[in-house]
Amino acid sequence: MKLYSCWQSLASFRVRIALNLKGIAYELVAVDLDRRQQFDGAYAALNPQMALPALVLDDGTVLTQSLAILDYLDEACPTPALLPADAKGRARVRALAAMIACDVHPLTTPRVQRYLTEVLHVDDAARGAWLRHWAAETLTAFEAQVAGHPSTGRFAHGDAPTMADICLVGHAVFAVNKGLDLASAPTVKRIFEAAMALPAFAQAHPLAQPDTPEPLRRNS
Ligand SMILES: N[C@@H](CCC(=O)N[C@@H](CS)C(=O)NCC(=O)O)C(=O)O
Repeated sequence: MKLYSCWQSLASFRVRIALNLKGIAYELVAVDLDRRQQFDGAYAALNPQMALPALVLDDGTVLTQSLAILDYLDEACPTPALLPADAKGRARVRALAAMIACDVHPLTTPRVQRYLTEVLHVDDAARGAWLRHWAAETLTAFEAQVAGHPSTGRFAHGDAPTMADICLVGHAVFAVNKGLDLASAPTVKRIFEAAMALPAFAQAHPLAQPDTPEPLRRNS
């Protein structure tokens, strides 16, 4: 299968982690968001939303939207599971994942950044404040959901990584990149460090990708 991905794309990061956890081999096709390659004809034909990631299965089926792709991978390849066995646990994990993937991530995407700068003429300082505000608010809210919760374990739900951790790590990377200190959210920090210690997460890190610019690239 082929994963259309960009090193900077946090939605692609989620899918890379899930593929690694499941031990599924894939070919990475880099789409450069800085060069706006998501709008190029070939990619736009694949995903008319012109957003990453897209996963193209061996039979040609195109899957888009990272959470839908995670669900597909979990159904097609159930081990290790990305969701808990019980319905209440699944609801909690999906809620934690949605806080990141559905609520905060859309506020940070390139198209929203472009609208802020190109249409609303928001300057860099104000745009930075926007990003830090939503990043910090989400860290606080996520911390409140996991700190002291009986279902929180080594990871956000129990002692094995789930979709909640897959989504959380991208937000933690983003928050640190925006200058926030994870010490303000100690449970999030602990979960982030536990997850990133796993090779499946480390190898999916934005700075460890084949398309990561050389000066930034690091070994996982
Ligand atoms: N909800 C989508 C988000 C997809 C998305 O916005 N991807 C970003 C990169 S993380 C993108 O490609 N944006 C292109 C743009 O905004 O022009 C998902 O989870 O897959």
